[in-house]
Amino acid sequence: MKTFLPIVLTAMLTSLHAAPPPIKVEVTVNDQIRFSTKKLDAKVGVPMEITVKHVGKIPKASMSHNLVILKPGSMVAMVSAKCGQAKDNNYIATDAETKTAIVAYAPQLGPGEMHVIKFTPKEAGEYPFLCTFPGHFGEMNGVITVK
Ligand SMILES: [Cu+2]
Repeated sequence: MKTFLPIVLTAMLTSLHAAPPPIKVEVTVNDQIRFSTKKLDAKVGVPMEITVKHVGKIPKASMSHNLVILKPGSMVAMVSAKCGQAKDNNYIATDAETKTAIVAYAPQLGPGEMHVIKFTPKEAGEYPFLCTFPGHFGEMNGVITVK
């Protein structure tokens, strides 16, 4: 019994130590209707923290931006169209198909606002991301490559 506790503690500390640190990146959005990058890299099982920051000045009432991450193989144009009509829910559609497609997202942001998206990819693949404010998908889209 006396040797049991140290073994358990050692095992716990080892597993804590083994947890990979999160991959932290920043993506800005602006009045030119652009993400600062269209390509991000991530790793299976490694937590990802994406800080989404609005660096523009156009008032939120006229225009805002979000960042919505979808599962690999999602119908991006369909999600964009459905979310674009969901003004009452911050441009996030709530139908079953859209809910299934969305992995994580930052809500609509106005000038000076920011949000940290935290998610851990469970499988490798190309995760599309987009802004779902109406008309923004054409310019505001990208891919997170998870290996
Ligand atoms: Cu936008």
